[in-house]
Amino acid sequence: MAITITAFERSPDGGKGLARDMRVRWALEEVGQPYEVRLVSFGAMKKPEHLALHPFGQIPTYEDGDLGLFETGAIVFHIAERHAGLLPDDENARARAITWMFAALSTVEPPILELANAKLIEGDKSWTAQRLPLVEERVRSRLVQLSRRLGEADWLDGAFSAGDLMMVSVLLRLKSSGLLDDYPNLSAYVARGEARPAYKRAFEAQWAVNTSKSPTG
Ligand code: GTB
Repeated sequence: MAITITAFERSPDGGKGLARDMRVRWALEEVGQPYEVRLVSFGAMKKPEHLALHPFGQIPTYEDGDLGLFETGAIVFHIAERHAGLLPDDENARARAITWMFAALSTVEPPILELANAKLIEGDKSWTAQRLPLVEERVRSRLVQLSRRLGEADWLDGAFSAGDLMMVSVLLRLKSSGLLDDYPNLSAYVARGEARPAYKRAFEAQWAVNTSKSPTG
């Protein structure tokens, strides 16, 4: 039975690849697993059928036979555990790659999301002008630390891993802000991720959905 994931029928980003189905698509492309995509509208996400799969009424989800998963981190980890290509064989290297997945999601991503919310959701509030520099500073402090750790390396810990997939995905959210420009090694790191054939295949697939005329495409 084919793996099926869910994605926005129409992503609010218009196909920039920032919605989280992109992370799952990328992981599946890296390990060479074919998959199908069920497109869901915002309305359908809140209906009982989808809520049975995703208690918070969001995308992405992942179904394979009897197994139904939600949470991008858990889905990518599951894919990486079951198929070669995203986690090293060496036990310690594997544990470190998993650590980077968690670091991306729980240490680097939160201030980036806070910044996105401050701009998109709270942008019109009277206090935003005062708050924005504080939020940006929290992002910068993580970028400084990450940039220092990455140094001149291509990837965070040896060969490309699920940790890099997640970290690049998280950093991509900053691209339009210009903040990454001050950290040339991080900009180059993100560009290396985007240049991977698996990333490109995943990006093109979601782009096709979001730029097709019919929302069922
Ligand atoms: N922790 C969950 C996970 O990692 O899977 C978070 C899932 C999540 O945030 N899903 C979002 C969603 O379903 C889509 S990806 N939102 C609908 C809802 O909550 O009702 C987040 C996202 C959305 C839009 C953009 N964008 O337009 O740039 C980027 C990222």
